[in-house]
Amino acid sequence: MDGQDDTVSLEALLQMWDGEEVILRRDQPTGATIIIAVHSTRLGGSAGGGTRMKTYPSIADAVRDAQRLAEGMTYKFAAAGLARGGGKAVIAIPPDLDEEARDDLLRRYGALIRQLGGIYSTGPDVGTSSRDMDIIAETGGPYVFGRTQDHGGVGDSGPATAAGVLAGIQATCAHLFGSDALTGRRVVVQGVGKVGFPLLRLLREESAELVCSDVDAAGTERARTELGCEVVAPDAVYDAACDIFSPCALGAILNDETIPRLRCRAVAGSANNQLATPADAERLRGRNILYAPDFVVNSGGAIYLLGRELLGWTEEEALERIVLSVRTTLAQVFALAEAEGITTNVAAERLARQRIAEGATAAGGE
Ligand code: PPY
Repeated sequence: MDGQDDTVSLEALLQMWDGEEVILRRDQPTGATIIIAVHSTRLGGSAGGGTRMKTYPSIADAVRDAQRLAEGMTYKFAAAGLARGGGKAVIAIPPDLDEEARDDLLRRYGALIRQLGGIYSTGPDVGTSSRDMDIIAETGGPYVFGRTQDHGGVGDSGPATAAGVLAGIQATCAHLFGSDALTGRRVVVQGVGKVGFPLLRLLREESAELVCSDVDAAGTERARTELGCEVVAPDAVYDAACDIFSPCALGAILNDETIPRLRCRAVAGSANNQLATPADAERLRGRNILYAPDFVVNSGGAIYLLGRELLGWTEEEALERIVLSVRTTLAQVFALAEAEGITTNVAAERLARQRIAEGATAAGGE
């Protein structure tokens, strides 16, 4: 769950949301529920965002997650200067889904995406891979980003996201310490998955001191043996003294329980929706911890997929643009937050909304 309030009904969630639409389909053969949330298409194009696949306590929780993630995508594209709307899909699956049933479900999901005719384009997220995108594209093409290279896509966007997170950590250090050098800086990475592992590798090249944690011991073991990374237990990650805490797993990990425990100078990581509530941005500020907003820090994956698969950028060009975009946007966010006395999260959202307004005007909107 991503910090949603369990007491909110499905009806209330649909009523309260400021997004454009929520599409819900029950997949009878598996008992899964597909939810596609389209937050905004004001910047034009098909609303983009990955597909999250996991088990949820309730359908309301799944809808809430899709809505929050879709909103994050709107801000992410706007902050990165990409003319794309924000969307996200959640497939709430039963815990015992077997592989064959899962593949069939993905094909039916692809057919739904195609039926929507471009309202929404998908890609990988937590619980889905490039291989899954190949399967979805059998029925859902051309609205699928991030297929494997064998199937005409650019494959895993994790390393590109990690390159953006590294740039985000460097920009954060530049703001805090007056230098972006990471030599000897202690960085705690929560989650050693699609982004966390390549990030640790990049941090090591910059001579940072590495600490990691994951609920999956195989990932941390690999980080320990291959990269010499110190490993801490999943719950101890919030108590580890460091310069930068980098959440690269699930959302809502910055909350009233964890923030008082943090012993870092800044938070900069790839997980979507890191703040459980907007008040948690204030909580971080109260503790003098600089928060690098998630949708800026993790925009590398989206920039990479769109740049490479839609805009024809080369690998080098995409990586250069990711680094430049994350660094300049974060510097603007930090400057705006200081000038206005607001949290960095509010500053980043303000910047994104401003870009949406300008973009909509440029595109002939209001
Ligand atoms: C994300 O950055 O969280 C994404 O979902 C990436 C993405 C971007 C565009 C289409 C599909 C997925």
